[in-house]
Amino acid sequence: MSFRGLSVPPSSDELFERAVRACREASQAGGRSSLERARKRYVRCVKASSSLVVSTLREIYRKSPYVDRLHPFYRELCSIAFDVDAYRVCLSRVRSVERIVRRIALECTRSISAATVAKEAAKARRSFFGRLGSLLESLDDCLRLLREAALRMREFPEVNTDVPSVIIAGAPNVGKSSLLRALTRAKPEVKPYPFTTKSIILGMLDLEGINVQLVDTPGLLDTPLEEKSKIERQAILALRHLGDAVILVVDPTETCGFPLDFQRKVYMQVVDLVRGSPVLLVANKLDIANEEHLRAFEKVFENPDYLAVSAEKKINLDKLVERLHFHLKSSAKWGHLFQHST
Ligand SMILES: Nc1nc2c(ncn2[C@@H]2O[C@H](COP(=O)(O)OP(=O)(O)OP(=O)(O)O)[C@@H](O)[C@H]2O)c(=O)[nH]1
Ligand SMILES: [Mg+2]
Repeated sequence: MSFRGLSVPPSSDELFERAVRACREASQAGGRSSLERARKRYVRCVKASSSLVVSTLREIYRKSPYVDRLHPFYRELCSIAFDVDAYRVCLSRVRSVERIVRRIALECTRSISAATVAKEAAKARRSFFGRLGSLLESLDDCLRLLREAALRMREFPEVNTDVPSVIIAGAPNVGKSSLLRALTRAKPEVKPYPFTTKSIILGMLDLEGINVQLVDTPGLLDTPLEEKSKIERQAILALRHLGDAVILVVDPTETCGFPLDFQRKVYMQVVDLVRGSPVLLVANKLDIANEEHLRAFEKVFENPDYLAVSAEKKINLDKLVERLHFHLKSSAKWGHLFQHST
């Protein structure tokens, strides 16, 4: 799903200016008498302006994504990014204003054609622009909201919902983005401090000829779900809607700045969230982790099944990929893809 090409609605002032320009450009007309010339000019003007406004408004409500029809991942992403209820109301406002513009354009062109003096025709044209101006002004807040929504949607990650997705999750600063970098060609920012990743980042991993989407997520805190920030909520919705498997990254050295019991709470929350999808527990930073770190980690996590790796030094990543392969091969949803792979 791509939102990149979404067009951004103009402001009401801009739309009005375009309508005036369309009128000016269409207003050349000949005729035997000045009344006839005026009538023709003004009718053309109103028709050109109204059709420009009508087609712009139509394009807005036809091309704006219908939130209820989106994949649940995007539906929830929309509700994080903007006010979805107001968005729906505004789309129907645009629709009804489009109808009104068509109606007043018809009324005004009729009045112009029926005018018996040029002045009367000019008055009907003025009245069209007066009504159009106030209509568009009343639509200003909605156009702004739809504009902002379109700009936000254009930034949405282009998630491929037709391939298996593996979510890389964990507390902040544990090395999630480093792992995405090490396993795919994606180049997420890696920094020695928490909260570097602020949105979902995608990378593709070729797993024995099958494309698997790796989804790097913002770091999670141990707070309850209802207290999650907008940034964290993106990780939550990726886990909830896309997680065919999860790589839960832990930093046993605690150099990430988050103690092991904090990281364990995050782990428990993730296991709870993905209900059913396999969660591969990965202890990262093996290059600097000593025996003591690993023993402490095993104790806090109550002797878990895990794999120790180093994203930075690329230690044991082949084993991680092997485990991923095993889990996806056994998945009810995606197993068939791997039937002929090794
Ligand atoms: N020594 C060592 N450092 C690592 C390893 N993996 C990541 N780091 C370091 O850990 C820090 C955080 O790495 P990131 O990959 O940005 O961590 P993150 O989990 O994506 O962080 P947020 O996006 O902020 O949640 C950086 O300084 C990395 O260089 C590793 O395997 N070994
Ligand atoms: Mg990151």
